[in-house]
Formats: sequence, C-alpha cells, structure tokens
Amino acid sequence: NHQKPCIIWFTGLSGAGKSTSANALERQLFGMGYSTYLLDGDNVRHGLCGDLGFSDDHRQENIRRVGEVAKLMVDAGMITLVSFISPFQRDRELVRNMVETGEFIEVFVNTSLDVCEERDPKGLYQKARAGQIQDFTGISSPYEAPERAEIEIDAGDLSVEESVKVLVSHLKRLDVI
Ligand code: GGZ
Repeated sequence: NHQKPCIIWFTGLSGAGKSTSANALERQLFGMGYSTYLLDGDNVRHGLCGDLGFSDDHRQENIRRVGEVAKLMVDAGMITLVSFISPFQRDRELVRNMVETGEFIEVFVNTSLDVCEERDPKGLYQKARAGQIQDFTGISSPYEAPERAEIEIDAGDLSVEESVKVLVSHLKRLDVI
C-alpha cells in the first residue's frame, strides 16, 4: 500500500467539526491499511501540554510541541492527523517549515462562527459570551483563517461521511495515498 508519511493538520474554530472529521478520516485510512496516528486535545492537552492554558503564548507553545511530536511521527512513517484550533497563521507556518515540502497538508475546517455558536455542543460559546471563559477563540481571542490551505471543507454543509469522501479524494490528488 503506497503511503507518504505526512502531517494532515486540521485547523478551525471550536465546534467546527475538526475532531469529528479527523477521527472519521483516521478510521477510514486505518481501515484501508494505512499506518495512522491522531493527535488532538484529548490526548495532548491532558498530558504533554497539561501545563498550558489559552493565552496567545500558551497556544503558540501548544502548537510548537504538537508540531515537534507530529514531525517525529512522520519520521516514524505515520500519516499523522492533527486536530487543534491552531488559530495563528505564524504557528501553523512554523510547523509547515519543520517538515519537507509537501509533507504538511493544511485542512481548513471552515465552519462559520454562527454555525459553531449555534451548535455549541459543550456550551462553551455561551460561557464565553457571558464572560465566564476568557480568551475564547472567535469571541475574545482571534482566529486567523488559512490563506493557502491544501484542503478546505465546510463541515457545516457536509455530513461526516461526505467530509471523509472529500478528504480521501484530496489525499489521492496530493499523492499521500
Ligand atoms: C478556545 C477552548 C478555550 C478557549 C477551552 N478558547 O471545542 P473543544 O473545547 O472541545 O475544543 C476546544 C479546545 C481547544 O484547544 P486547542 O488545543 O485546540 O487550542 S489551541 O490550538 O488554540 O491551542 C475547547 C477547549 O479547548 N477550550 N478553553 N479559551 N477553546
């Protein structure tokens, strides 16, 4: 099975559907026989980055560490899926420049703030609007949308299955699988 080790980097707002799409894509790729690993807040912010919060500096350090780990996983031959808000352009560029050209595939999960806030699955937007959470992305902390993402999906418009199909076809186009 042809596989090009790389980082598939999902960026987007809280509630955009990054983790859902990344999880579903990983399951699909794993089922197709590829070696994959998924890094996201669930397995990173509790451990490796358990000392970090959500200030600009801490987000920058969060993304730097995740980038370094993702790079190691690429060295180990994995298709490495990464799902973090990663709101700052320069932090994503830093990770892009850690690996070879073509090994960083940015996936912009472009679900509008309105849709994310409407969904609000964990009630975080409501808390942020009420001032109970500081520095909340999209409300009181910026999100810098990618300008040259390799892949863009609107998870507000697509079902999970449709998103996976779109992602798989792009990965074929990009010669990853
Ligand atoms: C944004 C926050 C915040 C603040 C807690 N701002 O929807 P979730 O809950 O499950 O995912 C969000 C997650 C974002 O962590 P990341 O490591 O991806 O952020 S970054 O890349 O910017 O470092 C959200 C929750 O943590 N959360 N407080 N203030 N999201």
